[in-house]
Amino acid sequence: MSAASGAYRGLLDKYRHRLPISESTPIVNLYEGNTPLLPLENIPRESRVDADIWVKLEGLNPTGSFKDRGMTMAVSRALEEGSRAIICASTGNTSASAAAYAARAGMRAFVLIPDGKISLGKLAQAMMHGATIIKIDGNFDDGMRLVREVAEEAPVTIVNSINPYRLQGQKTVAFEVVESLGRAPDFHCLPVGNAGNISAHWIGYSEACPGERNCVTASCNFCDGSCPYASEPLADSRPVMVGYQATGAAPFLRGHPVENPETVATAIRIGNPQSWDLALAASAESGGWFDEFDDAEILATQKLLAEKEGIFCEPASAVAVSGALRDLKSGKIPAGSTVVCTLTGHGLKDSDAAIAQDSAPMLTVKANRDAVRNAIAGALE
Ligand code: AN7
Repeated sequence: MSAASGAYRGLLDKYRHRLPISESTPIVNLYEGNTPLLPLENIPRESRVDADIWVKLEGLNPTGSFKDRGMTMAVSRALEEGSRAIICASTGNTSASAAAYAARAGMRAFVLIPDGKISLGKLAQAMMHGATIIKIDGNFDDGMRLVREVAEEAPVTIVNSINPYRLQGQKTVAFEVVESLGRAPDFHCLPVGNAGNISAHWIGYSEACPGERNCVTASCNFCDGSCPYASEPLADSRPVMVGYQATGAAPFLRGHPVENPETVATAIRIGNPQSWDLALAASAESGGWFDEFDDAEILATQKLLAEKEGIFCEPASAVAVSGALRDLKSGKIPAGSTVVCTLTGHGLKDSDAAIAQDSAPMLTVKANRDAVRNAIAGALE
């Protein structure tokens, strides 16, 4: 099968020379990546915030979240290494992505999920793609521990972000942001759960800006100092990385793992982040910080984006915009800054959370013309 040359064929194809793949790596992809970077128009004006706020719509990846960037990389390498099965613990999106890429590769997928604590959309994805779903009466952190233990003896490849190929795939989001803006943003805001994504963003920005990059020592598992970006810089600076958590699941704010994480944003209901050190390094090296938002604030921002901008992201993603707005208002992020927020997952993933907000005026009327006309007239009053 062939396509026009120059057609987009996924991020392993586009960034081949910046990723740990070779000519013989079998590429498992769904043409992920290449997501829109969109400016917010109404929210900054109405909330009197003076900044260019851009949102990276990672929910427009093939399975509806940023996880696909890492999964194409991890599953391709697993296949190359002869693995027949992959396994992950997940709050939902990793399992949906793992299931899809395993299907594409003709591999088995095993996913451990916290019973009753992942959204139905994500569960539906794992089921449809034919993963073996193992529900546990514990949380993500319990699942992660079990996956580590089981993978020691079972013939399965872990595709959680402790698999370093995951972060390599995910770093490409930073390349795309820099290409879209023509420079690195001043600040990059994103939700933090297991902390792989903030770490991956920082690897990507560091490689895009070889002038001040320190990925050799700090984060890059593959870079031997001959990174192709050294001769091919995309940017001459790196952003300040700002990570936001849900108050009930905010280990980076507490300074230690949290025993029983709880939040409506189930994607980031994680108490013991696996990429703790990498995320702390990204924050420190970039001069960034962490902050937290309670569930009500997270949901309010999710609604604000949907109502004011036409952008429907899942609750976990909205926390990035909560943070950008609060920090701009307080001056922590200076006026006039260029800010990028990663919207990590699509709102349709968790329609229950959206419907539970129940703020849309829903009218039930008789199926006749007068009734409908009166309903419209009443709403316009
Ligand atoms: C929408 O699916 O951990 O800090 O198991 O689904 O890299 O973990 C999901 C995480 C943010 C946090 N936004 O990213 C999983 C899982 C969404 C997410 C995060 C997740 P990391």
